[in-house]
Amino acid sequence: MPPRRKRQQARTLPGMTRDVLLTCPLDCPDACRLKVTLGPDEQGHEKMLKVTGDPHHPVTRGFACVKTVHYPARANHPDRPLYPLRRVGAKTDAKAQFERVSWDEALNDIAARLKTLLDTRGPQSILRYHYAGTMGLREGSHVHALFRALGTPELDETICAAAGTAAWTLGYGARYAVLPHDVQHARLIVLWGINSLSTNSHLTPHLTAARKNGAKIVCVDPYRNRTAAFADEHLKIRPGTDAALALGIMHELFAHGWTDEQYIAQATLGVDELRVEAQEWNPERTAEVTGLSAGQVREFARSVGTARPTYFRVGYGMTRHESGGTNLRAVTLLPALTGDWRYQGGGCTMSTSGVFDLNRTQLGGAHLIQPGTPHINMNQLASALEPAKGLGALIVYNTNPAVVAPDSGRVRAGMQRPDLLMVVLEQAMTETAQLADYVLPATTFAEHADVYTSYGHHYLGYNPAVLEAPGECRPNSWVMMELARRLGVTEPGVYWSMDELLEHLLDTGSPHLRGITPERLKAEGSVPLNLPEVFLPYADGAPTPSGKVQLTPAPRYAPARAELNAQYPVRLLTPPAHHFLNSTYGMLEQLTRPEGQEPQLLVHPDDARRYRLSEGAYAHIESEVGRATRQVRVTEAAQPGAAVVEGTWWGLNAPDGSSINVLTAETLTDLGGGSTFHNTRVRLTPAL
Ligand SMILES: Nc1nc2c(c(=O)[nH]1)N[C@H]1C(S)=C(S)[C@@H](COP(=O)(O)OP(=O)(O)OC[C@H]3O[C@@H](n4cnc5c(=O)[nH]c(N)nc54)[C@H](O)[C@@H]3O)O[C@H]1N2
Ligand SMILES: Nc1nc2c(c(=O)[nH]1)N[C@H]1C(S)=C(S)[C@@H](COP(=O)(O)OP(=O)(O)OC[C@H]3O[C@@H](n4cnc5c(=O)[nH]c(N)nc54)[C@H](O)[C@@H]3O)O[C@H]1N2
Ligand code: SF4
Ligand SMILES: [Mo]
Repeated sequence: MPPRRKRQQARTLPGMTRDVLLTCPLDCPDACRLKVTLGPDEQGHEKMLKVTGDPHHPVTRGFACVKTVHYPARANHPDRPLYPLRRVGAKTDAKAQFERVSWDEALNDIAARLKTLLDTRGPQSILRYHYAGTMGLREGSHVHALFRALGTPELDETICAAAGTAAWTLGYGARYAVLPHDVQHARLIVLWGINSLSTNSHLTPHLTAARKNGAKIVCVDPYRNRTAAFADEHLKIRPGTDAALALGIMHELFAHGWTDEQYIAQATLGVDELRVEAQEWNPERTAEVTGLSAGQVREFARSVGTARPTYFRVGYGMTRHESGGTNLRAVTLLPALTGDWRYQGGGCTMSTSGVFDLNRTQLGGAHLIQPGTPHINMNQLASALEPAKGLGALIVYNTNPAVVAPDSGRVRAGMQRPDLLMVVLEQAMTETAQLADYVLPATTFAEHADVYTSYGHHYLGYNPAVLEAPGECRPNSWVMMELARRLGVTEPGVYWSMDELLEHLLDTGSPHLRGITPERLKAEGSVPLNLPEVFLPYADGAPTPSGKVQLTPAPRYAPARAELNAQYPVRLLTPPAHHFLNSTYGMLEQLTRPEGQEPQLLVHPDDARRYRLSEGAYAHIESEVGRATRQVRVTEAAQPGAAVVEGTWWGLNAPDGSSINVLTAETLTDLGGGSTFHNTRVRLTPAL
């Protein structure tokens, strides 16, 4: 057994503060460079005091979002777990009780129980479950290596971007994009299925700059969110009908000769098939399906057809439907018909992830995955936890599935199984941690070193550990190595230091990474990848098997399952809240207050009349899998037949104590096995 490091808390002189620059670790495209002020508490221990943005960073531009300025309150929260905790009493106890144990006690017992499972029931009885609570490649990705060395099931990380990634890859190969600083050159900007003012707030200055240059901004979204209010025009589309609208625009592009025939001939494959598919989508039919007027469809198509360059910023919102992959794919093919990819500021952004072509061959032990290893789709955790499936242990890190995963009522019931060993590595006493057998206290981004990519820009980030971990908090990577030693794992990659991982990641012949050495990255902290001054990634084609943008198979509009219509006539959308970052800030009063103190159900006045709901009263919401109760807001922001609850709130703020995901089903998308959070079919009744 390795000797346990005795940690000395750093002491600083009273009144002394210092500023450090760190990349924000959260699951957000902006990956901001933050200016973090550190200083002493009453006992002289150094802690995080204040967070703002690095004024010198070209993307961050001196501002952090309304959420992350409150990160210090989260890091210093009185309920933050600081020592390993072991459950006392049953998992079904209304109030979870824990006792403090030593790291050795916790790790020895967990390792022994995992060993028994491995010996008696095999690696398939242990599931790792994680997502992007930290985007760090070490604490978020490389830590999977332990499980791959043990041969446990693969977790398919499908909860967020899977449908979008599959759709983009079909058409364009690698995920390249228009970079934020080029957006100012666009003449028409379409924000489609993205609430960018809330979820990609560092794009806003570029939108404003484009508008000053004369650009028009159109938002395509089923409800009037902040971005719709900011846009010059809001097209309030019926949920799940984006493929129909995209095909309707294509119809007009072909009919009026607004296509770029030269680009289509040179850089695309399959236009004839697409032309045939678009033929039947005249403005009248498009209007009927999408809920827009034929005039709106014509006018929008004319703008897209005649404004060069046109820039589309698509979000994952439109993918969270049964046909979500196809819907996004249809939209993202528009700039290939207009040839916008040839112009600076023209084209589309879904994600910039593809420009970070690091060496990932051994990241997270990817090379250890054996053929035939079973896969579990993370959206189907509720089913995976059914007793008959035989899971004996669940190890959770960087995610809060009791709140964020589909069918969360059934997820919680599975977690409460007395025979399941559940270990949760956490920075907060989340509702998932409350159900654990062991809670292992985790460090925050200021307390561990890590390396960060981004999905909204092209800066690679590195953070050193700048704060001593409080109490006995430890990085995920430390915990995994300690378990690996106890389980006799000999695979060297599992024990890589930060420096060894960094060497591996940067050991690539990619021109994007030329000149970026570990030393330089560590010295500069945030380094732009080597991309051409004007980045036009699809100007001549795409890195697909054909070398062209693939328009084939032509996307087809498919309505959502009709058999649910009669019983569940309303669609429920549950998009991100402005003051939240998924459930990461759900315990902070400072951020739940501006969201209205408790989650609200936005319903259109027509629906309020139809279902006898009134402002401020409560409604029961029932779906095919569960039931929740929420306070009603009657508002024209919603549309008839589509209600909205913003934010994945912790159950503790809801009148019924439940997460909104008690309503969402495990239904997967057509491409990529993604989640369908904005396609929950519900009926509404007054709670009397
Ligand atoms: N403030 C804040 N920022 C965040 C997050 C957060 O929770 N809060 N979460 C982060 C994460 S993990 C992610 S993945 C991103 C997500 O950020 P977004 O991509 O902006 O969020 P989505 O859930 O994808 O929803 C975006 C919009 O899509 C709309 N939408 C739903 N269905 C449809 C449809 O069928 N068609 C169209 N056109 N629109 C539709 C919703 O109404 C919503 O306004 O944001 C990140 N940033
Ligand atoms: N209804 C509905 N549900 C949704 C969505 C929706 O729009 N509607 N959005 C979905 C989407 S897009 C996403 S991405 C998921 C996000 O869901 P999650 O991936 O669960 O993200 P968070 O809720 O932010 O929780 C992340 C957790 O990781 C922990 N964490 C952060 N850093 C570390 C670390 O270094 N170590 C350890 N051990 N823990 C850490 C945080 O304390 C936090 O509790 O939710 C999905 N769920
Ligand atoms: S959550 Fe997003 S916008 Fe906010 S500081 Fe982090 S990266 Fe920036
Ligand atoms: Mo996400």
